[in-house]
Amino acid sequence: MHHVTENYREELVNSDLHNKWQRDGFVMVEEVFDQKRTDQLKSMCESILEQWRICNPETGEPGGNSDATVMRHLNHSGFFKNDMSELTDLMDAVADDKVLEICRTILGEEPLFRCTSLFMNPTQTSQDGSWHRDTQFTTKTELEEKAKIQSAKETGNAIQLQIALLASDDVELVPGSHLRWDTTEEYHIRKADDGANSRSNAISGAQCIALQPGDALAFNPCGLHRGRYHTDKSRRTLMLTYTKTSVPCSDYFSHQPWFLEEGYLETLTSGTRPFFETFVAAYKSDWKN
Ligand SMILES: O=C(O)CCC(=O)C(=O)O
Ligand SMILES: [Fe+2]
Repeated sequence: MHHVTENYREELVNSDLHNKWQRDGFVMVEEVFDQKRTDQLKSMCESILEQWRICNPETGEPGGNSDATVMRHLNHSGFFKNDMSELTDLMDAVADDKVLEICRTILGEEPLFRCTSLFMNPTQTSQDGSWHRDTQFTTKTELEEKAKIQSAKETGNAIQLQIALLASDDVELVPGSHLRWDTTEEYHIRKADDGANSRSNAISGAQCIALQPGDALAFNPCGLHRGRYHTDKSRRTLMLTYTKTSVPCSDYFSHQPWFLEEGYLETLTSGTRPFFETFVAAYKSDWKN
């Protein structure tokens, strides 16, 4: 009896999460990782970031200067030459049961891995980020962009799941904007004049999402959003990107041929390996060249 009640409660919580996701285009879940795990991830990300600033294994060149605000592909094998166990820990976080259950609940199907990213504060120049929808970077015309937003419907096809490693309220969103095209005011800010107004602080109905370390914010990248990048506000946010398994998306983010290197998949725990084997199977044929 007790078990049945527990399940019922969980389903209620899940349907609430799903409804919120559909309505607002984002959900916040507190304490997805406890303090110990969050601190471990933070020190790992710190060491990856340090390496990346000196040499990005993707290019063999420094990854970014003091104004960099994001790096991608933290799970590149090149970061783990000395300690493969750190890769195991990182991938355990990406395929963590709690994380994947959030994704499954909001997408309504099995999530497919796409990419890891780290957002950090710049150390020289502060900037409020540009308002955007991620669809504007992956389409050529507005007609195409509109169609993409429309076809993603309420549920969307992708999740940006940010885990704060330091307290952060640096992501700002317009709730519900994934369901529609821009208002005149939004359009003026997001796109008009070649983006000259895109860093405006005057967008109506925007909401900053406050996260404590270990909290997660999942958002639909079709909605209007932006980040904030201030030198005096330390930021370390790990972002895990997933798509629906039924809507894979092959591009720079999914291009991760290091998964095919000897020993890479073997480093992962048997619990998470199948999740990444599915990722490899979905994209491997695009990694040949
Ligand atoms: O968190 C940020 O600073 C911006 C995130 C963003 O725009 C994205 O991941 O699509
Ligand atoms: Fe974005």
